[in-house]
Amino acid sequence: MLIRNFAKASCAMAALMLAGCEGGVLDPKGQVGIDEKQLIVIATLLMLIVVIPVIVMTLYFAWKYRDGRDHEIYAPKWAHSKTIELVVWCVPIVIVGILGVITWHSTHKLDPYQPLEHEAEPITVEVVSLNWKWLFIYPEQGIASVNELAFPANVPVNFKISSDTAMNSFFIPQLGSQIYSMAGMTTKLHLIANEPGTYKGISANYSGAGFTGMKFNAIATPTRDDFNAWVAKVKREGAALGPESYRELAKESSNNPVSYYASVSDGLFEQIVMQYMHHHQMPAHEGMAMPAVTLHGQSHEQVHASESSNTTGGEH
Ligand SMILES: [Cu+2]
Repeated sequence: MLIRNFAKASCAMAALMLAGCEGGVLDPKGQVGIDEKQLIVIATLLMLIVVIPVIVMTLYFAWKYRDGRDHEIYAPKWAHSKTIELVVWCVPIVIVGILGVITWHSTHKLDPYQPLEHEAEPITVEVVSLNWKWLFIYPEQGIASVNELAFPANVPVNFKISSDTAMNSFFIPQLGSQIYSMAGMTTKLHLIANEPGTYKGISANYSGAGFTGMKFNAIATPTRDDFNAWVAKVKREGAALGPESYRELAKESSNNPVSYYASVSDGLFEQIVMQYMHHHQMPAHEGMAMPAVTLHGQSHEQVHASESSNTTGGEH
C-alpha cells in the first residue's frame, strides 16, 4: 500500500516536472538545441551510474548495521578489500574519462562561433541589446525590427551580437545556448530552427529596472516566401532607421511594443559597436569592421589621430 502510494506520488511529481520543461531547453526545436539536450541527458545518465548505487548503499548499510541488530555478521579484523578498491576507483575514472571525451567533442562541435553545416544559404541578423529592448538589424534585407525576430525554418541564422548598454545575454532556449551581448564588441551565435513555430526569446542576464520586459518572439516561418512576406510587411509599416532615429530608439524604455524599420542606414551596427572603441588602436578583434563615421559624426581615424598624441593607444 505504502509502495503503491509512493509510486503514484512519484508519477505525479514526474508529470509536473516534465510539464515545466515545455518551451525550455528540454523541448528543443532546432539542431543545436537537440544536440545540447542529448549532451545534458547523456552526462546526467553517466553520473547517475555513481549517484544511484551510492544512495541505495547508504540506505542499505544504515538499515543493515542499525543499532539493535546484535547478531549481524560483524568483522572487526577486516582491513582491506581489493574488490571494493577496484570498484570505487575504476568506475569514477572510467566515467570521468568518457565525460572528458564527450566534453571535448561537443565543445568543438557546438562552438557558437562555428557556422552550421547546412545546404541552405544562411541569413545574417545583427542583434543589439538596448535598455530594455532588442533591436534586430537585417543587413541583407535592409530592414530592422524591435522585439520581434523572424527567419525561415530550416535555414541557418548567423547572429552578430552587440550591446549599446550593460551586458545582456541573447537566449532563445528552444533553439540553443545563450551568448552574451557586450558593448564595444561583437559576439557570434549560429542557430537553426528545424520546425516552424514561435519561440520565446529572452535576456538571460539581469540588466536593471526594465529587464523583465526585454522579451521577444523568434518566429521561424514555414518557408522562405513567408519570411519574405514578413520582410515586405516590415518595409510597408516601418519608418527609417538612421543615426538620428537610432538615438531616439536607444533611449530607455520598458515593455517596448514590437516596431519595424523599413530601412537602415549603412553600417549602423558597426557604428553602434565602434562608438565604444575610441581608446583602441586599430581593429584587434576578429569581426570588428571599421566604419568610416561613428555615431558622434567623427571618423575613427580622426578620433585616433587626436588621441595618439597623448596616449600610447589601447592595445589589448
Ligand atoms: Cu576590445
